[in-house]
Amino acid sequence: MAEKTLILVKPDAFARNLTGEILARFERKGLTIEALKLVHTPRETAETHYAEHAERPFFGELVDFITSGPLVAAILSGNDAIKASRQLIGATNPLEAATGSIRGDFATLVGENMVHGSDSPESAEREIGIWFPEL
Ligand code: RTP
Ligand code: MG
Repeated sequence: MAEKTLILVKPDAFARNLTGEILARFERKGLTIEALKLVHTPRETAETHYAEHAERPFFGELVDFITSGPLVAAILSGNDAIKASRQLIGATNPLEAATGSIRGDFATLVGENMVHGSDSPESAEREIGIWFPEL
């Protein structure tokens, strides 16, 4: 089923010059870049994006991290793009993410885990509206 998902190449991955490597993995899987931009994320945008975690103890650190430097936001499309992307990204904790996944290959910290991918069609629609309000 063709669908869209919202991907963030988080500030840790961008700072490590891994943006191209990460986008290439999505493209090789068969996903298509529909929109792409570099963002200096306002605090309010990060808080809105991660609103479901507002009551969690790590929320402040999560927002600090997402706003700590530029990130790359993308809309990807393709067959089951949401599930396919999350498979490529790997488990939330990089130490539990499979080798071969982005988090499994490149990260060790749950708080600096390289990439975000929408977790449902409803999330994807909401997040595309947050990061690409002009579309
Ligand atoms: P994301 O939303 O960033 O794609 O990550 P996810 O779906 O795999 O995980 P989620 O549960 O949505 O958590 C969002 C982000 O919060 C941070 N986190 N820290 N310290 C902790 O126990 C903890 N748990 C989650 C992670 O950076 C995660 O990506
Ligand atoms: Mg999530």
